[in-house]
Amino acid sequence: MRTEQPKMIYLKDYQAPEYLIDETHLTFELFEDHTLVHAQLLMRRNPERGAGLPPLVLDGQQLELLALSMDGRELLAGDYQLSDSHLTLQPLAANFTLDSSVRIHPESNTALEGLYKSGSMFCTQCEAEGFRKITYYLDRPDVMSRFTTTLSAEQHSYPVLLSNGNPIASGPEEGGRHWATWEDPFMKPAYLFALVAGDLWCIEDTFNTMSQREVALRIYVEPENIDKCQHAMDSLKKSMRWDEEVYGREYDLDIFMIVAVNDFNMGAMENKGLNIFNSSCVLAKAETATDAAHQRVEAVVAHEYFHNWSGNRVTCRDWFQLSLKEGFTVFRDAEFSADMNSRTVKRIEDVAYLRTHQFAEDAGPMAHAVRPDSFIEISNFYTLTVYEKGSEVVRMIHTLLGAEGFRKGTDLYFQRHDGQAVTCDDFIKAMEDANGVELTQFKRWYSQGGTPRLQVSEAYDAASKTYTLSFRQSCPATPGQAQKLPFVIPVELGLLDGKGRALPLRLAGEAKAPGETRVLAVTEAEQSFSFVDLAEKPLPSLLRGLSAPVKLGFPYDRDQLMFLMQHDSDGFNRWEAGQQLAVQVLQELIGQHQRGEKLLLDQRLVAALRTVLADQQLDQAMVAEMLSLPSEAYLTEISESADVDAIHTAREFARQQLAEALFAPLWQRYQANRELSRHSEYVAEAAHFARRSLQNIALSYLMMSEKPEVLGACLEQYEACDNMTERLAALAVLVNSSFAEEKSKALAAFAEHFKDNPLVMDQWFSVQAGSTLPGGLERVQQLMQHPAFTLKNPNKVRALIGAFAGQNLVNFHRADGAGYRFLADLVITLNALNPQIASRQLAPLTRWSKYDAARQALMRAELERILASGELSSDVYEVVSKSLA
Ligand code: B3K
Ligand code: ZN
Repeated sequence: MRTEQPKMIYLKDYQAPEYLIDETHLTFELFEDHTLVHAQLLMRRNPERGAGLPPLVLDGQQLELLALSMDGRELLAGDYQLSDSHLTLQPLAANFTLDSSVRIHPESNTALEGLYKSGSMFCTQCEAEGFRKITYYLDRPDVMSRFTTTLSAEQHSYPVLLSNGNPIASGPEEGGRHWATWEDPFMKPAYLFALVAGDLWCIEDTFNTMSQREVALRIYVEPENIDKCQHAMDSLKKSMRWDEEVYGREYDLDIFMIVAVNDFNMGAMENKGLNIFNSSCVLAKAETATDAAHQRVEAVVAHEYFHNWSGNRVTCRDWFQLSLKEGFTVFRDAEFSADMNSRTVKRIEDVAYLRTHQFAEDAGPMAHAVRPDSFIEISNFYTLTVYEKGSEVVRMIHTLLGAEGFRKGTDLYFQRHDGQAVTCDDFIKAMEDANGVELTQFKRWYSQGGTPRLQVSEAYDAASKTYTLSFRQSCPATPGQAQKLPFVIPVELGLLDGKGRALPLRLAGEAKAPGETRVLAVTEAEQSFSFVDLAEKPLPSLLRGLSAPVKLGFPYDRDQLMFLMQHDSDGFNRWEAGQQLAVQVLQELIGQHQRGEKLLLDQRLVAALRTVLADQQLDQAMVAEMLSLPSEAYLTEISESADVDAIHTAREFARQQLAEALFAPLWQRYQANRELSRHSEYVAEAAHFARRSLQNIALSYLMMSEKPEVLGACLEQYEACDNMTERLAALAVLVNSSFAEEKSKALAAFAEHFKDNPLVMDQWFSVQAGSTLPGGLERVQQLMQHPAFTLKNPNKVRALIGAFAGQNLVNFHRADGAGYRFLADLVITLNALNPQIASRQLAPLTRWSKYDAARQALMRAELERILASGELSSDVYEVVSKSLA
């Protein structure tokens, strides 16, 4: 809890540290009711900051100081000043050793930051500023130090003692205790420190690096989960190989460890040599984890592993530079997943996510640039903008420079900055220097927030066979940024002739066409490009693969979109054309509903999807993606003012109509795929993911008919399948149906069978939280009483509360405001328990400006109530106060 007035921190105030810490020697004595931490810091004056000896100001929170000495001389109360957040003292020489002993209480740490207990094990989470809850320190990423760590604990309960680096010694102690010492040879900031103590089992493997060094690989879990680690291990080895092949990056320690913990605020953490993971991002086997969960494990294992270079070897100078490591590493993991699975499908999923959620953040009160220029609480800036938009910014550099140029840039970046704490400007500088280009204007992507709009118009001149595309870019104001300067927007495009063939793309003034797809860089507020040699007016395929994170406007009519859906040589844009067609059709239905008219579905959507379903050549995952209508959340994001009920009614109506019209082909494809599932073993590979995804979306449409044969098929799949992907999909379909008896039977059987598996129970909660049938809030409130639910576990909060408020829009936004009241009450409770989780759950309330006046008033009233509810954490305070500003 905050004890000082929350204060805004600015990038422009950055100053290098006054002191450095060359060596950090830590000793932890772990007990059930407290922990003792002894720190010996070898410190010196930072020569960059001049000669004098200013006071040393160490960070420290919730620490009970037991002893303090400098160069062996004990310091007494008058020798230093203590506040809630700092310890200040006066060094007497440029080089000195500081020893401190503190007592902390991991056993009652519910914020899950610093050292805490997850179940019976001790673990840590230090990024961004959690190390200051462990000991007094210069807790900032530009202070890098060499760490040795000794842990001591009772041997029977904590047989495994881990920290960063390599194990160098261990032994027994009196009283049934034992100890172990770890040494990390690499300089690192405190946020990468980690410690684990527990009764853990591990699976082991090895990896031979490109220079033929053997690295030991270990994944530690609680004993009951030892059968769910292989997929993570396979993913780790693939990641290590991929980073060597694609980036030339080799692993650098003799051992790499992953530990799975149940109580964790985020997905995982890249601590040097000792990654700590939310168990949801490690554990996966067919019977308990869906295809999506398998893919998430693969992606997160890769992401954290890739941080070893993009984050650890080269780290951030300050937290404003967070996207330096996060945007880059998300880009790296996305490319890895694209290489391991289907590239087009991966891009579709990422774009749908970005446009639904990051664009919404960019349009709300918490909007900020990829490199923010101020914050109150850094934990609030682990955002979709820093991660996902940050990754898009790196992707644009890759698009502009090409794969080879990009690789030259990353080689230079890693070589030039190895062992340093640097900035986003340093990253760009390496790209510039390695390629002999200038990216000054491009850097506006780091400093300006908001989603740019790119409006495109066309003109064709038959006489000169010239086709001109005119681009106009603009960017809405965001908090603190009224005016925006033009961005560099890479637009990847192609042109189609009347038969759907790709045309050569020669710009006026060019000797010849470089190809049939190319990238134009739009750099001005208004800019035109003329293509020549075009005997007929072409149809443009614009912004392929979403080559820039912008909102594109082009006046396509529905027939043109249907044409692109069938003929575009770019798979991503075939999907995109289908989405735009569906958006137009759904917006028409929304209008009909609002005017009280009878709903009439444009049959062209039916025809387009019929063609897609009949296409046996098309990747089944693409068929599934194209059958998925834009989500209610996306329809909300693109509305000026969102009408929750109209959006829901229109979308459900369209699904119902499609289900009826396409029953036969859906049934055929469902049965064919279920038949294959029934006769093959579960395999976590793209072709199998594809088959199951089409099977499951087909089932969800088919069930809208409520025909007995479909119910029969659904129950057969639910009961007879051998994997969680099919089982959960069948359960979700039942939960959203009106077959009350079958539904409650299936839910009860599922809970009984999986009651001892918390990750599976999370899915059981989510499926119910997402059901848009009436009474959603009451169901969620009742589920909170279920013995498997607890507010102390972040996964449970996300599975039930997060899924309800974030995805079940009709129920959360019910007109009487009960959904808002419920969420505000929860945030107030969570604020005292776990500020980071409380603050995250607030997001849906911050989107109030999207809704009608009555809902706006209700949402704002709840934000006001939270603000007035007593002492708020800086996390919750920042989000609430900015949302009301
Ligand atoms: N770097 C961590 C995130 C830490 C969040 C701290 N509140 C995980 C990741 O992005 O890899
Ligand atoms: Zn990361």
